[in-house]
Amino acid sequence: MSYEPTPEDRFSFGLWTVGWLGRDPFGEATRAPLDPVEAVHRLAGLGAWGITFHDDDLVPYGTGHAEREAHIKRFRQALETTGMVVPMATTNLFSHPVFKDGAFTANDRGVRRYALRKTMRNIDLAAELGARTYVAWGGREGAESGAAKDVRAALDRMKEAFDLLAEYVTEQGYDLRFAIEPKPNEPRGDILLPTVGHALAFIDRLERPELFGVNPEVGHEQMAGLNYPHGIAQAMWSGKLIHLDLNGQSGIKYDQDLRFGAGDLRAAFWTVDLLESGGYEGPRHFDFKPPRTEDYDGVWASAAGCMRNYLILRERAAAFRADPAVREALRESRLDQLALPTLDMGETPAALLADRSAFEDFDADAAAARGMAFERLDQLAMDHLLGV
Ligand SMILES: [Mn+2]
Repeated sequence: MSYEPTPEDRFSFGLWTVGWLGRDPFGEATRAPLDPVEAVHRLAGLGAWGITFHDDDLVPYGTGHAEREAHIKRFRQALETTGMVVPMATTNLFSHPVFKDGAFTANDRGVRRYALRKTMRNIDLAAELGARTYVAWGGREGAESGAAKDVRAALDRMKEAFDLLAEYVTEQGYDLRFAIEPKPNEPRGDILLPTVGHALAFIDRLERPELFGVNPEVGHEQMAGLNYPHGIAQAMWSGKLIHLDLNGQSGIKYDQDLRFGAGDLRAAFWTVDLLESGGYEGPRHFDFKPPRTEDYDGVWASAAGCMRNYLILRERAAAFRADPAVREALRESRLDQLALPTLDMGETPAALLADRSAFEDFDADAAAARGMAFERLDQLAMDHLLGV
């Protein structure tokens, strides 16, 4: 097995990932800036399929119109030369100091209107470059103190923003859906829509919920102590997993953005198992940061590692599912029963009340005494994950 990625694997990377210069709250950049055109060529050479960007990754903030067009033209030429696609784009609503109190939910109304215009401008570019997904990560939509943010009013403003943007893409005829990216904290003390569940509930309150899904990031859910595969499984169940950010995280701490497969390897295994067996057809998008210890050789090794780890885990998960011993263990753990409806076809509350076998004659002690055989099943998964 070579684990060489090809465009058919639909691996994509953010420009800001390999382009991260290593600046953190305690230290300056450790790498020189990377030309987006070089990023496209290098990633294509590694076997990636797509590239994604924030508006300001592609065109530096504040660039004039003519120069902006020149940046876009060079980028478009790199895409044509390499065959790379742009499946997703997003807006930087967090770097400029104007967004220090948020964008769509900033207390300052002028900042909110500016944020909408900045987003609409990049939506036009995203549509022009063929993107089908527009990610919205509200990194600064939050607070550090209680009275500073009226959360119910802020959610009204958030809904207003997304309703306006949905109206805009509908009017323009763009084939674009929005993917809301949850995160519990960092850079704000507490961020609005902190988890996949919060985002799914919020989407239900929008005027055009059909234009919205979620973009769950591995590390963001794990920062909240949550189970990432469970989160994306619920998003899939809701028909809302339209994009995702794969990376690595070691437990509840700062947002590490390790390469995919680093950090919680078992969660990575179950993530790939779910995506591959659950019919997910979107991009396999990596949102990681090559550690600031690395030079550019290390950056490309880190990017290649994301794809290699995904392909290794894909092979291991497929072997797990195909193993006759696993199939038997799944039956012993009664996964086949979980797939059966609890009620008979058309069974009413009265019919359930009339079924003595469900209650009066049910032997709860006998059912309680039966082991679930989950440990044997999990060890089989471990053996496959470790390649034993
Ligand atoms: Mn992250």
